[in-house]
Amino acid sequence: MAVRYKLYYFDAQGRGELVRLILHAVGEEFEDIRVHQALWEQLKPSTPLHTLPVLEIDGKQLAQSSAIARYLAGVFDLGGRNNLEKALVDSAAELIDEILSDALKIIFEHDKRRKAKALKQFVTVTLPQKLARLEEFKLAHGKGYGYIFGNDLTYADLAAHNAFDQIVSGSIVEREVLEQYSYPAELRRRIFDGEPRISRYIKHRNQMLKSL
Ligand SMILES: N[C@@H](CCC(=O)N[C@@H](CS)C(=O)NCC(=O)O)C(=O)O
Repeated sequence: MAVRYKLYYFDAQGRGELVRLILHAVGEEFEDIRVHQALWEQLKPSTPLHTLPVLEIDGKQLAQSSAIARYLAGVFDLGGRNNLEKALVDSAAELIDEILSDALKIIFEHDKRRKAKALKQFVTVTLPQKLARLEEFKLAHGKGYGYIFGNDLTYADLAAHNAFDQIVSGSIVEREVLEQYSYPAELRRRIFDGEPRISRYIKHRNQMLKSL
């Protein structure tokens, strides 16, 4: 019998979007449950680690976006073919998660001075450094197809696309600046030209966001 997946996350991209992207990429049906803040306060004590996202797998709940992503990568073969390859893909995904974490902290910082300071540090130091590390990683482990590892899509690529997307939509860096690096630029082309399920979902999602 088919496994039943339910994703609980807020009505936002944040840390839930990577899970959505993975499930759309593999064409797996899931319930995309958008939790409103008022309901969250009631739901929170019953969740495994009192945070979202939570993925429910046939009734069993799993928290922490990276753990969920790795679990799904294992199930759907999106993370390397042996233990070492899986660890290498995980290492790239961890670096990408650091970029997303930094970006989300800035996006959700409400103090103007703290936000401006963090933004400057991120844009001038942290992001260029981490993008340079990713380029080196891709050169060492990618096969020239635009993916970070080997010649197939891995969940680390989806994590990267998600992080880059949120950096741009969160007005942290313009897409042109990001795409001076080869990985963000090639990956976006790869996803839109070669991954129809993901590009369909992203186009539909962006359309919905525009109409709000
Ligand atoms: N490291 C965790 C972070 C989870 C997290 O902080 N989730 C936030 C939303 S992005 C949350 O649940 N906030 C509500 C709360 O803490 O009450 C993950 O990646 O899942």
